[in-house]
Amino acid sequence: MSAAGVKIGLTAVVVGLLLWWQWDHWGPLDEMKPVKVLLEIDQLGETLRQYREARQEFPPCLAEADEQTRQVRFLKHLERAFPNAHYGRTSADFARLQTQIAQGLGDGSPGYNFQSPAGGELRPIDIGTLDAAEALPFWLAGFPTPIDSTTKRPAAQRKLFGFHRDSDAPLKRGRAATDESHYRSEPLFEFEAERLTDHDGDGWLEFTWRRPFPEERIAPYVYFDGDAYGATTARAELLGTVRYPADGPLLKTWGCAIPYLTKFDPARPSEAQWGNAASFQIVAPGVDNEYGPREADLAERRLVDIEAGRTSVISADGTIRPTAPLFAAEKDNVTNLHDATIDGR
Ligand SMILES: [Ca+2]
Ligand SMILES: [Ca+2]
Repeated sequence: MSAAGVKIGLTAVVVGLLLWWQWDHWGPLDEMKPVKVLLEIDQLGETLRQYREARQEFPPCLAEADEQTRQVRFLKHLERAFPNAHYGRTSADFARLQTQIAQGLGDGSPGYNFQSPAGGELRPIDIGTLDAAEALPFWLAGFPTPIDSTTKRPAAQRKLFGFHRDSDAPLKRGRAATDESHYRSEPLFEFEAERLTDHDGDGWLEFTWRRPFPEERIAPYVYFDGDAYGATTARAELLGTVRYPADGPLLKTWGCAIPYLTKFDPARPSEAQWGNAASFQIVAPGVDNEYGPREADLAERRLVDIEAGRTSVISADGTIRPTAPLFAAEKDNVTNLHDATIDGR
């Protein structure tokens, strides 16, 4: 090997060791944290691109404000992802599937359930509450592992249970068996178990950007697909409605995650340009663990042009007004649009 070759080899080893050390040793408040988050967003993004290769479509994020739009996009994507399965395309079909997932298929197989965080009782899971944070673990690694109603133990060791290997019925749970996991698909991404949480208590798991301390509410990665935010450009009344969390106490805790624009003129909203218009955005909250301003509520919608570093706000009456630069909570957010945080650090 030449001297240059040795030098390159040694550099690679040193960089590799540094990355490994940083990955394992960063404290929760470490300044360098965005780099780790960026690496992970990159890996999630690569997995989503492989997912699209195999299924010809990125999965829907289920962040649309309109329920029927969410349901129909969910069903249409199932057709793409599982061509042998036939779940229909209408809201009525969705309602039927919702019941089957919660109660079983009527052939003796149980439905999917989860243990409620408070009381510990078993509850049926509701496919209608899947959101833009839960969509990521769901599409890449399947249902949360159900609890056996007799033994009160999880049906498998892993937290995410995959999909059924029966390509005609991938959403079914199948008959309870000693080892149900034998019939389940493998995850496309290895979600670290300690970072899979259920902050909104609906049974679907969110994937947090770092490991939480006990009782700590760490915000999850949020996934927005380009079709969801792109569709809002044509209708001004929908701009800014694709967001997470939709409402409730988590909105007060973390503020609101939104997909970002790369060009936005408040005077010409229909010419808005989105970052990654043809693919997706993954948003992490940054070290402050907040996505956006905490006072954000449903009365006002927010749009951020990250190239111009400008926030615009849409009032309830539809008036769009540009506001001062980025909100503080926005600046340290990390996405797959930049090699750094939103404000470039
Ligand atoms: Ca949840
Ligand atoms: Ca933040």
